[in-house]
Amino acid sequence: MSRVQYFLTPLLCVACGGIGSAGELWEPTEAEIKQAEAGRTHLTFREAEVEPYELPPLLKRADGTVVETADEWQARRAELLTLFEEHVYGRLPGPPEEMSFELLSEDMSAVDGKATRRKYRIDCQSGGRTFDFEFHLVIPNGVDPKKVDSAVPVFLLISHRSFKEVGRKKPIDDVLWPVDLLIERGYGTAIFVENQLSPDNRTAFDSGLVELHPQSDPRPADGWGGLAAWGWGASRVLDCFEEIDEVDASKVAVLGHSRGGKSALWAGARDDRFGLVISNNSGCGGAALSRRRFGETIAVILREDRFPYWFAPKFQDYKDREAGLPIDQHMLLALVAPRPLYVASATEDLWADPKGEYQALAHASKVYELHGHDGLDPERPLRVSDPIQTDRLGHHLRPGKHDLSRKDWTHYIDFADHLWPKP
Ligand code: GTR
Repeated sequence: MSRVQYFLTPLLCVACGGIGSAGELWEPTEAEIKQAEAGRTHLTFREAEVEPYELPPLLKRADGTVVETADEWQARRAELLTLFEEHVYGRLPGPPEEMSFELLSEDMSAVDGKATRRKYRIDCQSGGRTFDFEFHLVIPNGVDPKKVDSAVPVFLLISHRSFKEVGRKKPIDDVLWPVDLLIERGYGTAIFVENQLSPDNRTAFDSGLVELHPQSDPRPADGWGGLAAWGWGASRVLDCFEEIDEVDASKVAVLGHSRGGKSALWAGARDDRFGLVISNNSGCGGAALSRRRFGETIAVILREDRFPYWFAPKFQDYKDREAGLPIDQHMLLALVAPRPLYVASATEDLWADPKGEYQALAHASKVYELHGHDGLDPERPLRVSDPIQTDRLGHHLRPGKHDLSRKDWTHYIDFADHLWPKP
């Protein structure tokens, strides 16, 4: 019997302007399509306009042999990691030669006295060069690291908002990083700001990781871009978690929204210590299949005035040439297997291609099946507010806009509860 579970909850259907039932089939409305198309009529936001394409075969190795077992997958995984390094995200340096971290401040009365918030600085040293960045960690009060099994799982957010901005209430009374919710549900949570690893602007590569590992200017074809550098930071925070008694470093979820989601996926693909990888509305260069050319395309994301610095220069070769890419994003997701993986989309976020995000996940699930876990059907039509949880895979399509909302977090926490039941 399949272990796939579908959760049905009543919802206020914002898109249809009234109360709808959760689980209804998703079809973008004409108004949503028109809104996405505004000023971008050269791009595709209609399913009927997606041209036929063929995905590169996930399980076929470079020598033509087909992977049939979980053991054989390891060699294919190594091949795919190299392809993503060379063609998409760039090659990263390993961990620093020396690293230490220091507690800078501690507030034991965070979240109305329910949690302790700490600020740390990570100091890295390699080849006589130094570099540091900060992270914040919030842990429920009362965690006794001396007690067996009491260390908490942690959600690590790669943020493209500053530490101050991220906790600020938005007009819809929501926050990007709902610390109170995470603490109430028994989780720790941490955050670092990607700008400190590599500035998120077009004049990038003048501070951050580049201080430790200088890159030539212009970068080599496989020089790392911002997404990879931010993910490198996530791995360093995880190094610290291994030393912090209150954190269960075997249960760390790395996640990010949008560009942070792209970065979280690449970090989680490379570093198999992450116990759960979550992509929130990551779209092009993240969870969405490039070959669908739906919404944002490679050519658009790499435009001079957009985000070429997020990727390796080699990725430029595939502008309007997706068929030439030796990989597609289902292969990125498969690199996480057999570890738990969650991909989430929003109904009005056509720019990020919700269907392409789901289909990439479903295609990647072949590798989960190879490991004896449940898979997903790429042809399954998407339903609104109908989260899927298999034993290792999660997915939901939230009504509303491109955002990381409290509702998204609630689904992630539910999934983590099911992966890591409390003692
Ligand atoms: C958009 C970009 C997306 C997404 C987003 C974000 O402008 O086109 O790929 O990453 O920014 O990160 O906010």
